[in-house]
Amino acid sequence: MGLMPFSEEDSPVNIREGSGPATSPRCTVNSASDSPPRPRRSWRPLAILAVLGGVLLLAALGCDPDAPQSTFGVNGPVAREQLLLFNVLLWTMVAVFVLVEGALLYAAIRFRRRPGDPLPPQTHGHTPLEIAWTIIPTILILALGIWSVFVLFKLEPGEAIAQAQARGTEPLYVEAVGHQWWWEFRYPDADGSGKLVTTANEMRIPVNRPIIMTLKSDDVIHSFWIPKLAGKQDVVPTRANQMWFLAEDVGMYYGQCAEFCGVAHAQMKFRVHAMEDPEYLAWVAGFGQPNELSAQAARGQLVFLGDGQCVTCHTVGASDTVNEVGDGVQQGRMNTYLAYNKWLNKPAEERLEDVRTGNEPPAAFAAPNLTDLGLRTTIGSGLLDLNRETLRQWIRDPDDIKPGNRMSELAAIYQTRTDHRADLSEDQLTDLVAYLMEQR
Ligand code: HEC
Ligand SMILES: [Cu+2]
Repeated sequence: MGLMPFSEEDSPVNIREGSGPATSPRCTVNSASDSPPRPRRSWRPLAILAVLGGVLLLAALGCDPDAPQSTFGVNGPVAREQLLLFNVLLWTMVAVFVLVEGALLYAAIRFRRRPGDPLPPQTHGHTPLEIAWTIIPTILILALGIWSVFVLFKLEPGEAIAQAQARGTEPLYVEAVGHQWWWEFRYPDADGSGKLVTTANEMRIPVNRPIIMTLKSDDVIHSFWIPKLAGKQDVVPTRANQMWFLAEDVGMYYGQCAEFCGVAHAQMKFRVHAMEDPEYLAWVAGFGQPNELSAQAARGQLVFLGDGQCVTCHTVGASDTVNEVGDGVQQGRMNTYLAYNKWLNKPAEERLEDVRTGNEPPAAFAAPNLTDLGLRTTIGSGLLDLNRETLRQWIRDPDDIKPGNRMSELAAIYQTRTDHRADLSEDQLTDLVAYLMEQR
């Protein structure tokens, strides 16, 4: 004790002995022992360290480049450029933090006031030092700022066109339309001969060709994000935002809506399949070509068109030309959507009356195009692996898989039974599944 510069005895304010009621339990424990009172061990610093360590560990786990949606396992020039920007900004800031905090800590510990120390010499102004700490941050911020702006320019579609020229190819234009809660992909000119292709939730692209995306929304704000290929871009109603990316490697890339957009927002996923050019062109050529149906699938088609009423929302065997979300049309769809939602909030008796008198507003809802469903790997916008079992589950009760989805909410077959399951027989379901699985 005597060696410590600050012993309890000569500390100016001795809380433990000087103040506090003598009956406090801590004091009782201390005075009961024979040894001199020792400073109390607190668990708090340890707990804080443990929490910080845990957070760091979690953050570090997120850096695993092999994780499905890791922005560290980048592919293609856009994602690579963005990762470089991130790393340079991060490590510059880490260096500044360590230098400034290190100097601060060093000064605070090395020059701390000891008992009996006189007032240190007082300095006012140190011109070289002040010039240094003004100029260094200014240069740093200007350099990082200007470079960031140049990176932004590289994310513009103009750069995609330049990159395409450099690679001796042409950019591919794709529109992504965000819907609550799935993605529509429209290729205005999928193969260079003007063929329109509309699909949903799974996007097929050729590798090593810049893909220029136009992003539109049918309802609320979404955000288009393929972590390994490009950073997020907002999808805003009545606007058409643009971005581009390029995949260098054949494979599947995960995508996700990254803007809270309602109850099923977290289930608004999608996939990007990057393939060699011939394979991509074969998909485009086959899209919408009539295929030979099995006897069971032919029965399923009748359910699709008849009892199931699926065709009121879904297209099979063709691209959607009616779902055009162009300027003007977009506003019309928005208004329809808003009017219908307002109507849904009316009291049930009034809605019933509207239905009886034919005053129900039109429900202009788009639905995923099912033309190439049999070639896809998922249903429910990336939620479940696609197979006969999950497809059947989806048609029987989509709400069971994806609570809040618009198919359960609006399709007539889910409104008649008290358990809100599809009003279809088991045989009808089997036939429907066969029909849809043969769409390829
Ligand atoms: C009122 C419009 C509507 C009707 C009628 C309708 N659906 Fe849907 N369907 C939707 C919507 C909207 C979605 C997207 C749901 C989601 O993922 O949030 C969907 C999704 C699907 C999907 C999953 C597609 C994918 O890529 O994830 C399948 C399969 C499907 N519907 C089949 C059917 C069948 C079969 C019927 C008839 C029994 C039917 N639908 C009737 C609106 C409808
Ligand atoms: Cu969304």
